[in-house]
Amino acid sequence: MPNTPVTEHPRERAILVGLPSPPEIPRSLVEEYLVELAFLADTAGADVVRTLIQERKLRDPAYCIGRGKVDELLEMTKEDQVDIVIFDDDLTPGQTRNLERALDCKVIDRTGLILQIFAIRAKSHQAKMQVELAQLEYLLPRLSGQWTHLSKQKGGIGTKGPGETQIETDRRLVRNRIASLKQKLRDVSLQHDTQTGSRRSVPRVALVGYTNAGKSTLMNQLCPDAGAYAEDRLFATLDTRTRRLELKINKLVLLSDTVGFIRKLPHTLVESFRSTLDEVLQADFLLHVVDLSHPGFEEQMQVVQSTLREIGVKHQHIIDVFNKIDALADPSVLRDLRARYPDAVFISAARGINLTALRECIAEHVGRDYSERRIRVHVADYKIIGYLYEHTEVTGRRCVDEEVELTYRVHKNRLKHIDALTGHSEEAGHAVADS
Ligand SMILES: Nc1nc2c(ncn2[C@@H]2O[C@H](COP(=O)(O)OP(=O)(O)OP(=O)(O)O)[C@@H](O)[C@H]2O)c(=O)[nH]1
Ligand SMILES: [Mg+2]
Repeated sequence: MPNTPVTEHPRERAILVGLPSPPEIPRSLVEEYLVELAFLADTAGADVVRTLIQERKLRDPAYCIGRGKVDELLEMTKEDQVDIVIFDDDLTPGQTRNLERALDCKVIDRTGLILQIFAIRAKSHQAKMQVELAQLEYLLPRLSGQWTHLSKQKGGIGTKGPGETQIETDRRLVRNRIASLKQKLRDVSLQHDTQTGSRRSVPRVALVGYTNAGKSTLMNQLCPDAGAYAEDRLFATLDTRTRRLELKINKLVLLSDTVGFIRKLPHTLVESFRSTLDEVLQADFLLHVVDLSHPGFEEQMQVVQSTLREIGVKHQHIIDVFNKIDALADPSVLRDLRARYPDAVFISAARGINLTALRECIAEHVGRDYSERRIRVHVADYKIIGYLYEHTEVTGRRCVDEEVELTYRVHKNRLKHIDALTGHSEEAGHAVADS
């Protein structure tokens, strides 16, 4: 793991806390999750000094972990001069407050940490608005939690304590800001739709995958002018970036790189990143990039699949792209995997291994959405003839008197445009058997 900080602030010292969740999962999995949490903490600018696993199945409603463990943690935080304790599981607002008081240091849960990273990573105006929206949605119930807590403390019938009034005001402000951000994001999304409207006729392919799988590295390899930011840290990419990828003559696709997914991706983030994820929804097919060198790559694949379902991706056109084959400790593993996933493409984006096969696979998939058509137009109908030569693959040409008969292969996304263009010819009975 590299140690270049992503923040300007001095790095903080952190303790990680893991619990089996759901309770029946084995300890080894809890440990694996903590490795990922450490990676998240590192990305957010914290050095992990210790990790602690709570074995108990029942959660303490006040502290999440048992009271004994709270005391143990307090010792550790003092001994190691810890700035922050990070829980792999979600804490209720009350638990966070109780733990902060008991441990006398910052306490944050996994969702809070991921939101923090997104906030550091967001560069574009749109990403910043999306992250702020997610953060406010996360904050809102916490403000209300605080309110309940205070009102209970104050008690008394019909009394409105000052704390409550303040929080009510805060909640109203937060709600107003949420509404305004949602409106602004809708405007951006509309603007984006108009801008991309003209590109709709070109097949679109989106890169999806677990964070750090190598999507941006692959984008840079396939489209050398892409300049996508790739780094060995989580959530390097938050904005969608789309580039032209020329597969063959007249076989152009638009390739989009987008935000990565992670286990337990906060729902507020999925919701607020909807406009960014639109590119994934509207793609003709997806390239699912998988980091094969990761021990939990199959679980990561499932996380990606369920996140895709959550954002509403229904279509089945997904090519599994197994990346980082160069980093496999045991090359014989590759043989087994090829047998298990016969349709997957095995590559190394960083080393440029097997990218020709991947391009061919993309071309073949795109090819499935093409159909062969024939048309007969007047030889001087340059508009139609020019369009077909420029945007389709003309496979045959035959002159009949004053007319020319063209056979061409066209992508389904262009059919509507061609029909609109050639409408008059078809009406005049000049279009010949479409297939
Ligand atoms: N060994 C090896 N490393 C790779 C390969 N492809 C990418 N990487 C490394 O994996 C790390 C993550 O790559 P990115 O391209 O940023 O991954 P990403 O999927 O875009 O990640 P996010 O944007 O964070 O979701 C970088 O350090 C890359 O150099 C590969 O084929 N082999
Ligand atoms: Mg990326």
